[in-house]
Amino acid sequence: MKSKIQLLVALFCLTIFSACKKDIEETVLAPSIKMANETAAINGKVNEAITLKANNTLGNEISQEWLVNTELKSNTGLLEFTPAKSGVYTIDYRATNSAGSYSFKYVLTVAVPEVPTTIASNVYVTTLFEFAPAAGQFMNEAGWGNQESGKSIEGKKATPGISLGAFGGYAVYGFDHTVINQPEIDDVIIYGNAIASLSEPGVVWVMQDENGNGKPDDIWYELAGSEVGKAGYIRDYSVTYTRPTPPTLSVSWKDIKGNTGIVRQSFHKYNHYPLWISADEFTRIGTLLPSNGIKGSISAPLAFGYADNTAGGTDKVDIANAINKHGNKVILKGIDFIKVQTGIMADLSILGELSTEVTGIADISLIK
Ligand SMILES: [Ca+2]
Ligand SMILES: [Ca+2]
Ligand SMILES: [Ca+2]
Repeated sequence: MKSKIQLLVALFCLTIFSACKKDIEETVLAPSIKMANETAAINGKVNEAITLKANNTLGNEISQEWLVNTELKSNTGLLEFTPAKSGVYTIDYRATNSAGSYSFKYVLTVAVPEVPTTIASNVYVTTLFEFAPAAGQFMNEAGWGNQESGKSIEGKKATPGISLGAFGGYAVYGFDHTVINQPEIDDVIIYGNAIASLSEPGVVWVMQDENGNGKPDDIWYELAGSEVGKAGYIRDYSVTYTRPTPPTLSVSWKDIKGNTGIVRQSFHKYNHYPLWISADEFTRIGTLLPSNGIKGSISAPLAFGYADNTAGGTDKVDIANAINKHGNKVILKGIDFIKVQTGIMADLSILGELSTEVTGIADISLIK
């Protein structure tokens, strides 16, 4: 009898306990989160990991997510994120369960990596990254037009320097330090061989090493010169050059608008198509400048802002004139790479095709 009563009591208690337990389970509490870092505006460095932590103070069941620029990066209370390049990132943390949600937003600012100037910094560009000329009278010729020519102005001024050929031909160089955009003054000087009657304007582009890898694999910004927006100024203009057969003939070209012409084989005996290019045609894309200042073999200088333009060959440019692909001004603290690109497609009669020459590129702030 005693054991029967005991069993009933036990059953009763178990039932009550289960009911109570069920009640407790059903009372879900909303996420209660304490962020380890409660400052919304944070700073970071390229290639350096940052760690952010959300502490779940109740330890209850929640689902969590961290989004960096809307991309899911973590489903725990912890975010480890390494920015691969400079910029402004938004980081959203969210915790949710059936009773509610909690969110916190960070704005992470990652500065552009900068190589500071030292006593050992070179005033000139020190590295040729790419020589990609168009067809031209100096191509394949020791002096102005082969791969070694491009290296001749590493760390110095040199004549001959480098000839970029017809429209779109370019060369990319790097400095051994970040060239700072000095307020209200020009920052870079590009030496060329222009004379009063022969200007061969090259468009100047600049780049920051946004990912800090020492390579020009970031974003190019055109330095706006005097011709921006004028009739004949065309961004994203392109010209395709075709290998002639036999190779000693003039090089024919066709532009993005369907215009055609030739880079005329001149008195220079070398082939005008760059022979190290294995493809039978290649395309150069860039900004086309107006050519209304050209009459026969006379090419008048443009007002400002281009390489191989001013008589005497000293063209200064200001980083403050940088514009993006939409033509809008961008503010750059400094630049690490520079590209000079022939900006006009023209045949200068007895002088052959218009082609930008460069005999040196220097950081004005380091010129003594
Ligand atoms: Ca400046
Ligand atoms: Ca880079
Ligand atoms: Ca020239």
